[in-house]
Amino acid sequence: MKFIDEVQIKVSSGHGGPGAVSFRRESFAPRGGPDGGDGGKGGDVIVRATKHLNSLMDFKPFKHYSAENGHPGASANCSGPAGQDLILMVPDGTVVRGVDGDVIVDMTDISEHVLLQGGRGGKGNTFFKTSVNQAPEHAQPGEDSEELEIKLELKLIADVGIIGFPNAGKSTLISRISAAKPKIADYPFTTLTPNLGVVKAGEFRSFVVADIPGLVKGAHQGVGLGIQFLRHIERTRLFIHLIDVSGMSGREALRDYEDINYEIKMYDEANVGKDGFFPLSARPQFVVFNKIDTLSSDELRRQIAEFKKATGLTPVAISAVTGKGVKELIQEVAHRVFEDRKEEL
Ligand SMILES: Nc1nc2c(ncn2[C@@H]2O[C@H](COP(=O)(O)OP(=O)(O)OP(=O)(O)O)[C@@H](O)[C@H]2O)c(=O)[nH]1
Ligand SMILES: [Mg+2]
Repeated sequence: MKFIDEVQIKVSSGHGGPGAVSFRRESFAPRGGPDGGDGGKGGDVIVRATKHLNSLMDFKPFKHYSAENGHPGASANCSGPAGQDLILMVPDGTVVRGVDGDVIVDMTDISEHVLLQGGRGGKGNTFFKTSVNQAPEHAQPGEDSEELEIKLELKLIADVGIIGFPNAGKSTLISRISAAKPKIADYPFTTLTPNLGVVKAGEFRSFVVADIPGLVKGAHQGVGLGIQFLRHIERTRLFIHLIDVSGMSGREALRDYEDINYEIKMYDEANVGKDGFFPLSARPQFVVFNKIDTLSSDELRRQIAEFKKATGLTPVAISAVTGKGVKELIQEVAHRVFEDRKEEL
């Protein structure tokens, strides 16, 4: 399935149907009174969020989507039927913005939102009958429709984001701790779209992890896949920062750690001040050394000590392939996630 996480479209509500001008004509009442019915209301534009979608691919960029117009009123005081609403089905967590970037509505905790109201139907000539004007010849037109240009922006909803270089083992880790089955391969940029996985932590509790495409040095300038995927971890509480310590990448743990954090900082700088933005660099990180099955315990100890000396942080050591250390990591992460959720209540 194609993954589209941003699209600009135009929407309009329905015009109200016009009221009718009509007079009763019956053989025994040749000069019957007015009987023009009211026009129907135009359809609304409604945004509805569902968890059954995870892409905005059903929207055609720059297309104009319209609700139905209200139908005209008719004789015999028949009101026109209302126009059909336009329902925009979007994935949970979609943000609707104006073209100026301001948030109109965030569909994270809201399942339905009326974006535009349809125009009211016009009154038929029956409505205008008075004691002095028994035969009004006019009816009201329907109210105008409204039009709006919007940007739909999908942001996934997850508790934990896994960040790191390509090949660090992010997809391997998510496939080990959840039912997610992303592609795993020994080349960079295997993951091209974010994957979500639900991690069970105990009998009744779970949290959601997002595996996003790998970052590389210079990503904020467009190197590799760029940094736009970081949007999908904007809503996470914390990160697992995964570092490949096997040496096979030809890079070093400390340098990788700093490079990724620099890209995160650049992302923050590009987004600071945006409506509702909370910097990614302010989020807690679990620094995790992966692929420790490829190292001797002496070498691992040396690398951890070196990292700690430089950063003051003690990384968690795991092998996503053998599973070593993974359970402990998940317990720690789960603890942190649940503490964080408690504070929100
Ligand atoms: N020896 C060893 N290999 C690992 C470990 N974790 C992952 N790998 C291997 O590293 C390679 C990359 O793993 P992926 O999980 O695809 O890496 P990724 O971080 O998702 O990479 P991108 O999707 O390209 O960003 C694969 O060949 C994995 O089998 C580990 O703990 N030990
Ligand atoms: Mg991957």
